[in-house]
Amino acid sequence: AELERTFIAIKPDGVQRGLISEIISRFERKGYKLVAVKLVVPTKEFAMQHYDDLKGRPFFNGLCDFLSSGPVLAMVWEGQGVIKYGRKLIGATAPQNSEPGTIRGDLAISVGRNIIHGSDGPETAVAEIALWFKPEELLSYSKVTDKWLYE
Ligand code: YYY
Ligand code: MG
Repeated sequence: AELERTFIAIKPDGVQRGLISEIISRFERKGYKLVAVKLVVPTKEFAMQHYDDLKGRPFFNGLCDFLSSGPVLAMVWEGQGVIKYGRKLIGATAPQNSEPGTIRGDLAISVGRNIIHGSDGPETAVAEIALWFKPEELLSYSKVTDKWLYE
């Protein structure tokens, strides 16, 4: 269970607003392990692939333009329950509904500029990690803190 992995991305607004370290530190302090990271400018076509399940929605085109508008910090985080709890750390899709204490609740205002993406389940996590990263970019390593995080 400790090997569960999820795809997390800081969108162009989060990068431009200088929120990389703030967001990474929330996942890091929780105890999750960073196993892959890179800064990339996705093409529009790549963004459309990433958000494929949303094609047909009225905001799809603008969303894909936005995701491909600048650097995105793509990451894979590992830990027990990280897929579901990562979504909790992120908060509700619309920041107006995100609880204070969550990333979107504390740091964003509008739904189209909600600064972060996180996989919404085990199947999408696998698919998104495979879309954004080559297998050799994913690291497996132990940390001395592992034994203080898991019994
Ligand atoms: O997974 P999550 O990011 O919380 O929401 P999704 O329903 O997957 O939508 C992806 C993305 O689309 C969302 O983060 C912002 C944008 N969006 C929007 O601009 N307007 C909406 N009404 C719904 C979603
Ligand atoms: Mg989603």
